[in-house]
Amino acid sequence: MSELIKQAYEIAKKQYAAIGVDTDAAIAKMKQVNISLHCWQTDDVGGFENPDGELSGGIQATGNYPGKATTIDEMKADLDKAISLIPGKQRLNLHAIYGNFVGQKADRDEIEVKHFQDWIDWCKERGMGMDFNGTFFSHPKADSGFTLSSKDEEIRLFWVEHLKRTREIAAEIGKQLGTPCILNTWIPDGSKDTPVDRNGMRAQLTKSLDEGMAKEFPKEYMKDAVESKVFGIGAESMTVGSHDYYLGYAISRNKLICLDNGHFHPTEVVGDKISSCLQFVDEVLLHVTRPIRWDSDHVVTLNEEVQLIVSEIVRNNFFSRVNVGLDFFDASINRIGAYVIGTRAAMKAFLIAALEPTKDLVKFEEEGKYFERLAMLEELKTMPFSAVWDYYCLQEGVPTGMAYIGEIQQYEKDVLLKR
Ligand code: RNT
Ligand code: ZN
Repeated sequence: MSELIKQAYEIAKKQYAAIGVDTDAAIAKMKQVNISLHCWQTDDVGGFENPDGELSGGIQATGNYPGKATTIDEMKADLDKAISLIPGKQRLNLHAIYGNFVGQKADRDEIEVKHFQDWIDWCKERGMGMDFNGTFFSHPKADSGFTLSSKDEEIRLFWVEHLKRTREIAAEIGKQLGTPCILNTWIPDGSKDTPVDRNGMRAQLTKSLDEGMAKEFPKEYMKDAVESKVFGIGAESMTVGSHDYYLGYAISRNKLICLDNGHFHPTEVVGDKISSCLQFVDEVLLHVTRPIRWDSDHVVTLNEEVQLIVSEIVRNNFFSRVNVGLDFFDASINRIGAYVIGTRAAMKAFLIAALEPTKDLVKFEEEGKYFERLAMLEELKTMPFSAVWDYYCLQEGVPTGMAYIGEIQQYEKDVLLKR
């Protein structure tokens, strides 16, 4: 099999060379890709605080496929399995509900580094970076639908304390691992029905964010990102942290803006927003997902939306300014399978982008040769990409083509079904 892959690669290499593309250079470029794996795909955003806790905050994981991770050890095993099937280097993206709370229970306003030291060590052993997220949902103090934007001072201060603690933890993560930890803050706050005091809610949010983020940390340790949203289940009429709101916040406070492609009106594309935001903010964080009709967080597939997002990074060499995270949680299929499909799809999009003769396309564009530009973009879609992809996977020591399907079936039999 590997002989066949090498032969196919040699032919593909010549075909790409004929249009001025160096396939070896494209593969080398993949070293710059570092996708942050969202731990919450392994357990439907459940967390380890409370096994019977319900997911709230207007997000939903539907399905009841067997084998979900319910302990840190199970989650680590699942992550290791997923990582073994994905080419390239990844980071870990952890939510605050995934601490080690065994024998050291802590509410959200009490979490400390010690609850996450396990994970930091796990990342260190693997030479991985780690990102972090405050969890402002699935908690009685979020039941009103308002957290940082609440007008109830007790509730608001509880969540401000959570934010403060997540920032301390993030800074320590970055310090220990030697790579900045990106702390993403997303809150579910919004209103089911038409609100009246929109301004009041947003003023509360600004006050809370400013209080919670008052302390400065070195950029080598942690960076703050803020994530907007258009609506959530039960918060259909208004989201306090809208895109306008957070873009303004990020620009004025020198923060990262997190763009989740499930968080916009259906015809808006995040791929178009990256170069806009980067005119005014230093860095962007992405939550790559697949929204079907709403923010459904389906498994990422290799579609045009994802391709544009990724092509924008590669075309503009935005590797150091765009941080790539994933955000999907499908509980209806094998969860490790979901992980691997989605992450491999994102990696494929990067390789496809790296195989683009961008300079020629830009030249057509600048000369007004739009037929030529469109024709080339179309023909590129059916170039022998899979030969380069398989060769890349072979080099990375991960399964090529469909071979990972069998590995996941085996893991399901040996591990997941025994849980
Ligand atoms: C919710 C946001 C948020 C969450 C995760 C679990 O709509 O996308 O990023 O999905 O934090
Ligand atoms: Zn998200």
